Amino acid sequence: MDSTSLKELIKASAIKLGFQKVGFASTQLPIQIASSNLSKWFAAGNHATMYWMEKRQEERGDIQKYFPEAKSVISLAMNYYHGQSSNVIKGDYKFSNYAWGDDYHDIIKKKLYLLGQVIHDHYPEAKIIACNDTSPIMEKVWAQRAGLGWQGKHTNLITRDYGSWVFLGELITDIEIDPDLPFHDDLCGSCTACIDACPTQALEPYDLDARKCISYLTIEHRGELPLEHKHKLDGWIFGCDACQDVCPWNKKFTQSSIEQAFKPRTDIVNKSLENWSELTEEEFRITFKNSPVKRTKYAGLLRNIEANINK
Ligand code: B12
Ligand code: SF4
Ligand code: SF4
Repeated sequence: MDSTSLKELIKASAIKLGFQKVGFASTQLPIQIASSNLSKWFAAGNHATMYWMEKRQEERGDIQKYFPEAKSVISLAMNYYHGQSSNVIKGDYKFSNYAWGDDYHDIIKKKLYLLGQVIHDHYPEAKIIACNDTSPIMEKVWAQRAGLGWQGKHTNLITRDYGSWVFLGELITDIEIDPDLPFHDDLCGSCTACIDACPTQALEPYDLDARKCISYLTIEHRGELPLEHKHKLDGWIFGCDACQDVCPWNKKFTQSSIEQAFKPRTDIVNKSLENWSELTEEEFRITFKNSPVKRTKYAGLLRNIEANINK
């Protein structure tokens, strides 16, 4: 099978598997500006305590260091928006859209392996790596390179047709596939809605300071919350969507996800204020089985709830 037919087959198979967007980028052109921005980001301490990121900084900034044989990146996006606003929880708490249902890592990884199998059926010798979130690559940068969208001022990748409510995933391969055109436009224009809406001023245009970001504080941060931020969670108990909720591209172009696994769990939606405050470890285990919320652990979620009560 030639490279053009392979590209068509990958696109068709990806859509069949439930991805909404597919694009191709060549690894032969280095991601120099992004890599230099990444170094500046670390130097400024913007990664907070995410030392796991810093440890693999070289690979993040240079895909050949992660996978020396890499020739092409197949970038994929999956819509996860199910139309439930963060305010739907009865107890004044807010919960980010990405965490209403099953853990996206499990769903997307499985689909990436299936897509990799389609390639292997025709190129049995091909080397392929599946990436989703945890791999040391800059996923948003590769998605922009592959033509999927642009990085908005809130730093997330925005697509024209689904806004920024998309998860990203990639297959990196040693097969040379014709690249698509990068997404060159920045469609943010003079808008600053995300920056104005951020409750903790964590954003400057295209730059996020994780030390102030509620998403970092409620998910990634371990132990006590820093005193200066403890009382600024603004109702969020897991993640934060404030900057994405106000984005005009998300207001105009949301579509409901076809992935049933991302549907809000009724057990989360129906919890009242009392239910959340009295959440036991056993309830946490049942409610958040196979959910991304496991990452913050029971103690972390309780810490977030308490910080919101004792404002
Ligand atoms: C670390 C991380 C976080 C950290 C830091 C976020 C961040 N913006 O870096 C924290 C914990 C805060 C976080 C939060 C969230 N995350 Co996160 N996170 C990641 C991760 C693992 C790495 C991102 C990274 O490399 N950061 C380093 C910095 C330097 O990168 P950057 O912000 O993209 O930096 C660019 C800008 O600074 C830019 N720049 C700097 N100056 C200038 C100037 C100009 C003019 C321009 C144009 C650009 C520019 O250059 C850099 C490179 O392009 C990725 C997965 C991955 N492997 O890529 C997921 C990922 C980015 N996260 C994701 C999600 C869903 C979220 C949340 C929405 C979850 C939530 N609801 O709580 C929030 C969003 C918060 C936000 N506003 O960004 C998705 C985003 C999908 C998308 N559509 O973009 C990803 C891609 C995971 C996935 N596979 O789907 N996340
Ligand atoms: S996720 Fe929340 S705290 Fe973080 S930058 Fe966006 S609005 Fe600010
Ligand atoms: S809110 Fe405005 S500035 Fe922010 S990402 Fe969306 S369009 Fe860009």
